[in-house]
Amino acid sequence: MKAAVLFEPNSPLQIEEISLRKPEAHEVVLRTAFAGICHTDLHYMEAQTPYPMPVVLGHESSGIVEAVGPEVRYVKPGDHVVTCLSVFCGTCEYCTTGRPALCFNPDVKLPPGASDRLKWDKSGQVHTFMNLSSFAERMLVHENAIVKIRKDMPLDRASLVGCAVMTGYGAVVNTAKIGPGDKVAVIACGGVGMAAVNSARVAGAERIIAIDTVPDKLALAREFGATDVVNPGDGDVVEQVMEMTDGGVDHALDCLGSKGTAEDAFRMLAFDGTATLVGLFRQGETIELTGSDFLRERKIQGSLLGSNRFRVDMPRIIELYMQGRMDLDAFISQKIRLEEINDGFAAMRGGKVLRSLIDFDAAS
Ligand code: CXF
Ligand code: ZN
Repeated sequence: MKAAVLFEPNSPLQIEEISLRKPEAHEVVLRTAFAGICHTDLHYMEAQTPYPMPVVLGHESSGIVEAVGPEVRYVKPGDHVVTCLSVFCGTCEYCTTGRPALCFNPDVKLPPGASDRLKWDKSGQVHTFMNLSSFAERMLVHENAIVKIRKDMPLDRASLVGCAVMTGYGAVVNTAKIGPGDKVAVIACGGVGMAAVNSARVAGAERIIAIDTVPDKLALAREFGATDVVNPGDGDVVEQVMEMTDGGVDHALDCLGSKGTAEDAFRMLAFDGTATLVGLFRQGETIELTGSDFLRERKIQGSLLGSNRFRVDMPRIIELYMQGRMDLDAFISQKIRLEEINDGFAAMRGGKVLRSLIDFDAAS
């Protein structure tokens, strides 16, 4: 099968012929339908956090079950699924207390470099990314890394739910627990931020302030449900938000993941407000907060892939889409072939697109 392989940081991906080993015990072979290009792929491509290479990146995808290992009971060939990097064991303390996104049981969530699922005849080992590796025509995954979905759900829209939409929706609904009447600010309107804006509207938030430097993204954020927009180019972001809310927001979501945006998120909070850090920080990056700001009961917390319970959350998101209550259509900026993946990354670097989807059925 064809896969896009990253050999070294900051180099183009190369299309190579690789293979999968046979599915064992709880493993499933998927025919990849669509895979989104996410900023996390770029983050690892740029080695902002080191990862063993060569590696097949990609972690936001939908597919169709092709074969199952002998112990698999959850799916059968032909089932439509969405993948999730939050593969869970189902038996550890985090899983059994309802927080499966925090499961790091290494028997199931294989640490970087530990998987032998991808085989490469040409030269030694090729690593699996986040237990998925979606930039390949087929995936070999644990059955607890997928969720079955209704067959009338379009697989292109479904793939987005695998990362960006789950992350933004989950940050709003699961982590921050935003509800009616809340004033919300969302910093950075990429795929995750836009999903957070849209989910805040679904959750009944009263004010939804979208913050981004790109005017086109702010215009799109309004379509997704933003009631107000703020461009950092027009002046200090915190001052702008404080003024328009008369004292700050109940929830600020940093969907970028940087010192500046995280600190801004905290500084724009009203009394008792909560900042939720959603975006992926560069390894080792620190933030500074003013201690006395905590006196008024301001809070700050992390959110890992939307604190997901993806087997429940993803079908719910899909229902909201099918009912016309959540927008997934407007996320898709372009569909490309696997061979065009480097163009997809270039478009993402240029800040031009919300999501490029690799269409594995596109004629080559
Ligand atoms: C990822 C970021 C890296 C840790 C796992 C979740 N989110 C989306 O791409
Ligand atoms: Zn992602």
